[in-house]
Amino acid sequence: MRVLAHFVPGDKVLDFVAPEADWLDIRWCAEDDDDSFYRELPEAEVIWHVLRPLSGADLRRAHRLRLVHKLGAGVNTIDVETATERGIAVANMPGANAPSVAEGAVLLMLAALRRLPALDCATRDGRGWPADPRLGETVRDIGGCTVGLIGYGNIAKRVERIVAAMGAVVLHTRTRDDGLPGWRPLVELLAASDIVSLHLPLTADTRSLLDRDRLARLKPEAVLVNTSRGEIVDEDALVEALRGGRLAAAGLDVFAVEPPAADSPLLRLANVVLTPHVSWYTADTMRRYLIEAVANCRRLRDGQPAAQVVNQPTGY
Ligand code: OXD
Repeated sequence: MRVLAHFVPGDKVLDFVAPEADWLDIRWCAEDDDDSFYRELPEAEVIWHVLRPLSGADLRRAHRLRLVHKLGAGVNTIDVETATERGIAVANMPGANAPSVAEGAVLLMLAALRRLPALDCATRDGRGWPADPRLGETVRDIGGCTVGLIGYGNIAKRVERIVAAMGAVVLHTRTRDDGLPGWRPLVELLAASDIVSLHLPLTADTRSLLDRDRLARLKPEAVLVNTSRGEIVDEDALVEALRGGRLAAAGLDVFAVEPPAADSPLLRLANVVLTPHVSWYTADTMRRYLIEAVANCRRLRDGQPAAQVVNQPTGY
C-alpha cells in the first residue's frame, strides 16, 4: 500500500514503521517540499496529513487516493467536500494529541503569566537582579486564578484537571448549557476569567468567535491562550488590545496565517509568548498517531472500512 506521509520522520518514527515494510510503502515528504509532494501524489493510496493544506486541486491529482488520515483532530486544512465527491475517506484522530496539547496550553499559561521570555532575556543579559518589583505586584499563580475554557472536548477537560489540581477555579463554555456547575455563557465566562484558553475546532461558527467586542469583555489583567486555531480570534483586534493595555498577555501556538508574516506585529509584542503550532508535537503524541495511522492502513488492506472517518465519501 502506497502512503504519502506529509512530514519529515525522525529515527524513532522510522523504527516504528520498519516492521510494516513488507506491505506499507511509505514515501516521506516535507510539508514545504512541493516537488516531492506532487511527484508522489498520483500514486498515493493514503495520505498522512499534518497541517499543509490539501486543496480540491491537490485531491483531483490523486487518482488512487482512498484515505486522507489527519494526524490530529482538526480537518479544516483538508477540502473535505472535494474528498467526499471523489469517494476519498477523511479520517482524524480525536483525543490522540490531547495530553500534549493540554500540557502545551498550560505551558503557555504559565509562560505568559510568569513573563518567562522577558525573565529569560533579562537573566541572560545580566539584568535579572535586583528583581523587578512589579513581579510582586502583578504576577499571578494559576492556582489563584479563574480559568475559562472555550470549548469542552478532550483537550479542555484535561486542561481542567491540571489547573484544578493547581487550585484554579475552572469555568467552561460550549454552545448549549450542559448542566455542569462550571458552564457559563461565553460573555459571562470572558468577564469572569483571569486566563481564557481556546479549545475549539475552526468552523464557520467559530471563525472570529473572539472578535473585537468579545475581546473587549476580557479583564485588562487577563491572559489569552490559543492552542486551537488562529482564525478563531480577530488577530488585529488582539494586537490592539495587547498594545493598548486592555489585555495583559497572550500565549499563542496558532496564527491566522501560518507561519505568520515576518512583519506580523504579534512577533514584536513583549507581552506575547509564541510557539510554532507545536503544542501537539511530542514523542508521545507521535507514537499514538503512528499506531492509529498504521492501524487504518491495515484496515484498508484487509478490506475493512477505515476508522474515525469524518465524511461520507461517495461510493465508499
Ligand atoms: C490538530 C492540531 O488539529 O494538531 O489536532 O492542530
